[in-house]
Amino acid sequence: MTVEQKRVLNTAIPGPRSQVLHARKSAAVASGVGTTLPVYVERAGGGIVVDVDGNQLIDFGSGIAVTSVGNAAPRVVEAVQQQVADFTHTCFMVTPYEGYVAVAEKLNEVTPGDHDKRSALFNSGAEAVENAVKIARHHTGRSAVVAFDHAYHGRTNLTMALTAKNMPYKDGFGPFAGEIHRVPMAYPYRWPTGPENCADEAFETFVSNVHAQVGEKRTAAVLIEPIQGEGGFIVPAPGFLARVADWCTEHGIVFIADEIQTGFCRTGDWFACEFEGVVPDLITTAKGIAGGLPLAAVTGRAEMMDAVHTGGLGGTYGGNPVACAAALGSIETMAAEDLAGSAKRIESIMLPRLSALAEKYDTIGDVRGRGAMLAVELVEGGRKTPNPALTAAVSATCHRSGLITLTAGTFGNVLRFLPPLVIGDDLLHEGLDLLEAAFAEN
Ligand code: PLZ
Repeated sequence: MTVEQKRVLNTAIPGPRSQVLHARKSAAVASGVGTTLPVYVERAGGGIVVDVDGNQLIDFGSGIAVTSVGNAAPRVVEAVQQQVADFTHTCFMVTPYEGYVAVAEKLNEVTPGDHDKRSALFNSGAEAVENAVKIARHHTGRSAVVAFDHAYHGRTNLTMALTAKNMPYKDGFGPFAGEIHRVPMAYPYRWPTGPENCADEAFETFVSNVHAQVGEKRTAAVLIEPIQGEGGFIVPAPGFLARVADWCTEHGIVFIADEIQTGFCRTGDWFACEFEGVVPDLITTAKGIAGGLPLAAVTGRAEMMDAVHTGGLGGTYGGNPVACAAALGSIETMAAEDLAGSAKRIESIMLPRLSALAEKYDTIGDVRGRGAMLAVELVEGGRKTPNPALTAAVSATCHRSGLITLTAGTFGNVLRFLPPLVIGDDLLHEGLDLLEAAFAEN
């Protein structure tokens, strides 16, 4: 399937067919399941999403950082078609198959560090995070887990406790899992004494909080996104990650990098930790791993992963053969097409234009991110007060003009950009033109 790489607006957004489907959605689907942009999708590929009214939208979202290889990427399609015709499920814990083993081998190879590793496969990011915590607790015999302000780790009970933001993720869903302790994030733009002090002071606060309020010897794991995703594409001050990781090693605490959003070439390296040479003990992956099929993993030091008794990890569908075939096709695409290089290409086009936009509008307080994971944080002109209203308005204008954009941030004031890594330069520029027009209009 090839989708013409061209924006087309046939109708208003959403068009009449999408509106009919949306009325059916409202009548049939639980209203707790929200919709960012109610255009109903018919096909998608490269940097374009085609809706049921024949509109072709430019994709700056990749289904929340999932279709990094593009929708319906040829190697993924071929691998999935072959696998689905051969067999769809046996349960890896009952009668195993090669695809799962091959994905584990690949993960052990492409994740940071050349130590002996093992992997286990699951279905969703949240499930991977849950299992990483289980493994860390089993390995250390300790119970406490440290997570950060602005963190997002999922919507299951344990991962809701790990996620920082109340609305919409946690409100009314408690009580939450215990033994989760939150510490400040090294957030340069909002660090009280300025970005230049952020790494040092955030690290000192982290150490003293864990020491005083948790206790090193009770701490099983420190869990961190190397660039925070849902929390607003917060890039920790340089040096912070490495110092936290080293401190964990010193105290026998498992350092877990949640690379569910940042992984698989998104930030210009295979994994975001590599940028500063950080080697996590355990790494959680999902999203970009399998070109859109549900798959997730925990990969880590063999002695930690193997600390768990046989039968202690698993699940009916974990490492489903069709999802594994998709992952192998997807990982092969990333290597063959140098999608890490492509993420850098995207940054080189987008970052200067976003910075120029920030020069023009004092409502853009910060421009940040890496590779094809970039964002602008919107504030009240000239101050740092979050501006979620403007964020929503600019995003809505983009949607109406045929550009899929997403928002993020604890304060709902971050516009984030996650184009598929295979998007062409022309579409990137056109998307940025639409974004500029949306700022001019709001
Ligand atoms: N860890 C770092 O980004 C998922 C959430 C979308 P699942 N982020 C998108 C939403 O509103 O539900 C995510 C993440 C990081 C864990 C997760 C959870 O991954 O596959 O959604 O469970």
